[in-house]
Amino acid sequence: MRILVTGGAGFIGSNFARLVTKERPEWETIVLDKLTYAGNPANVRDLRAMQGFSFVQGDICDKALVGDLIPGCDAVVNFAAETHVDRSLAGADDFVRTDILGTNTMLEVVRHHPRIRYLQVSTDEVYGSLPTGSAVEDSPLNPGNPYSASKAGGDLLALSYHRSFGLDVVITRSSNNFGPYQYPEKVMPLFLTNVLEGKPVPLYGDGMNVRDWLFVEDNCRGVLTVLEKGVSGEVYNIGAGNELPNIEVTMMILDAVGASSDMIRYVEDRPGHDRRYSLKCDKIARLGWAPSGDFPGQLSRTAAWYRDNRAWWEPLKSGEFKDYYRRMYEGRRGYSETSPVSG
Ligand code: NAD
Ligand code: TDX
Repeated sequence: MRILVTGGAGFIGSNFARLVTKERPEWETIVLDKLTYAGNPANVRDLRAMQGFSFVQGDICDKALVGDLIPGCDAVVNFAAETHVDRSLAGADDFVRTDILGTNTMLEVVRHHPRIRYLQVSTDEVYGSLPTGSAVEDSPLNPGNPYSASKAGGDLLALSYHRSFGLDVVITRSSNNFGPYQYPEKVMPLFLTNVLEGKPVPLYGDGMNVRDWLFVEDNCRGVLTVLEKGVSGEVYNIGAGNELPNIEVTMMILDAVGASSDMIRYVEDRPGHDRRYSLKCDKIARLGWAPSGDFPGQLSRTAAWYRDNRAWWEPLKSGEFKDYYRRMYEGRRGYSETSPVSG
């Protein structure tokens, strides 16, 4: 079995590549990654010495390269994407390019090798904000920001290649992942590392937006389950049922690193901020997958990882990140480095 893991130098892709080399040691794993700002060779450094693992730097939009790599594979798992909602609000060109055109480039190559299984990694955000209830796999898509709209475009293309050309396509839609190796722009590593640097944490709006928190290793086991057992043409939600308002998660994060609520700054909200995501996950449960549970324990292990791995994240928060942080936060209503501001 040879698999191509695109985006495998990012957060979830590198955790997935690590899981596969451990649990399926007989497989050959090729990581293809462009190494954008979010891709980091350090995320897979430990894997490079493993037999059967290889790394290729390149773009999923590069049809010639993808056309060289895919034909010898049995499966493709497409994690590669632009992934940060706030960046998509600042400009969506890269999102449309990678998440839609890149997906299409891969599908066009797979189309000529129809025995290959293609797994498209997607997100609960494609269902949009749900005031009540939980999304099932055939709920309407109602993306609310350019990131989720681009991801929905990728999903629909993948499903259309299944229906039009019989490609062996499966899709996973997971909720918010957290754990080791997450780029520190996302809320959990941003807040943890800010506090470790003595900086405040910028909480958007009233802090009552709800996300369902899924430990990255659970998601990776879910992706592997769908890759091996999923029915062709089907979509599988992956969530852990840890639905919490952001303020509660923030308090847990602060607690995990021994800080108090004085570190919270309520800042101007994200435009179009989806209020609540929620997934029903009975379908993947029927394939034998279940989340491992213990959200507080997973969060405190995650906090310990960031506390113990400053050498991993400190370089990521220097250079370009400082400009990003300044642009994104420092002019925002309610933001202050020094004194607490309420409300
Ligand atoms: P990430 O931003 O940490 O990593 C993305 C990786 O893709 C990076 O290594 C980057 O270099 C690579 N990449 C970007 N554009 C590329 C291109 N054109 N060609 C090749 N490589 C490219 O993202 P992540 O959080 O690990 O997310 C992985 C996947 O999971 C994405 O498809 C995302 O939409 C999906 N997802 C993420 C979450 C989450 O909570 N993080 C939740 C649900 C779904
Ligand atoms: O500084 C912040 N302050 C804040 O209050 C940031 C960065 C976020 N937030 C809020 C916004 C969200 O309600 O925290 C919540 C989580 O935000 P993000 O970490 O940016 O994730 P989200 O927008 O929910 O999207 C994530 O989950 C679905 C991933 O980034 C996507 O890639 C994934 O598809």
